[in-house]
Amino acid sequence: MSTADQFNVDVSTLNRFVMANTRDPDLVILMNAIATSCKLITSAVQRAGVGNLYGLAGEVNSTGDDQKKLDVMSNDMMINALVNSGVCCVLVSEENEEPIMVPKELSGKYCVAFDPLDGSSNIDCNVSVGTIFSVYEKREGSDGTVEDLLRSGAECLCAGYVAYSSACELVFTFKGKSVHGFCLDPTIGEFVHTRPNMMFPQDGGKKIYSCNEGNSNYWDKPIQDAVAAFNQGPKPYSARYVGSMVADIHRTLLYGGIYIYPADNKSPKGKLRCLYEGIPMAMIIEQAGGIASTGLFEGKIQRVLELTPDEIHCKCPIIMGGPRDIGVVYEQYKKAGIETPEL
Ligand code: P6P
Repeated sequence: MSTADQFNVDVSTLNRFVMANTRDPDLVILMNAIATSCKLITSAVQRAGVGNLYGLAGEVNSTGDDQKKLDVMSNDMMINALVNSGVCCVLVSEENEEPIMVPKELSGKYCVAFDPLDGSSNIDCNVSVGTIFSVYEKREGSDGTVEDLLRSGAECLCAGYVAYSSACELVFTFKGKSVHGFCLDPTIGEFVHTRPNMMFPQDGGKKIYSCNEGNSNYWDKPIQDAVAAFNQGPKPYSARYVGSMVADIHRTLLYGGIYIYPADNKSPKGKLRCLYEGIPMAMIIEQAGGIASTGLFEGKIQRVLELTPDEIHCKCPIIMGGPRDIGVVYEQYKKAGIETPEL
């Protein structure tokens, strides 16, 4: 094959994909603003070592975490891109205690919640990090308030994440549609469509379980028994846990297995944030054919997407995978007399 034959003259870029699949110019503008901020973020992340961008910024965020220099930069990049896109009215960021209200002259119909640099505690040792976002459309007659984001995951319009690793890869889905992956081609500065119609492995995929076993003493017994079950048998599962949610979920989506961050005695609502971690990842996994369960949470087991955040930084438990492995967890709950949803 000649070099000319190898050169794609019909590149499927993010803008082209969003317009072709939604015919909504405002959504094209929104996704473009998100993509632009993630190009800036990956540029900063790639230069962290030589650009003196490791280390702390000297502040703490809404979660009480020490903010890294890159946390602050990534947050500013996303806020600036989204506020000036002209299609957003209210923003929520893990890095900001309060919502960001877009000035009226720039206000539009979308409400975006995001974690600009998830997993940033790992950045100084070069473990991959990511951006996670969820998008709602403001309610009819609303001028855009935080109430437009405090709605069930079932009303989420778009969800996605960007993995900053060997590639800068954007994975997202629109409500009711399939999941798609786009890799940043640095030679043209565009996110190019590389993974059409991503599907969670229908047979459950690789036998991997992913959780922070350092918390196992706090887990309820069904979760302890399920993880014990993954460790037993003639061919026990492999344990893989990065501690960076985008990396762990991206691997689970592509390879299969199960990701577990349950509610426990230490964190009765779990650790992960509902609006900009739980709901977006649940929407992606479900629309790729997987399952996103809360596990036992506030007295019942339900889909993460059935949750309605009661405040912008509220937490939720998350158990994500396919029927094979979620079934192992549900089997333990059944033994404990707890009602479980049909798989
Ligand atoms: P733990 C990072 O702080 C984060 O929010 C996710 O990216 C990650 O999956 C999780 O927390 C790790 O939590 O308790 O295992 O350190």
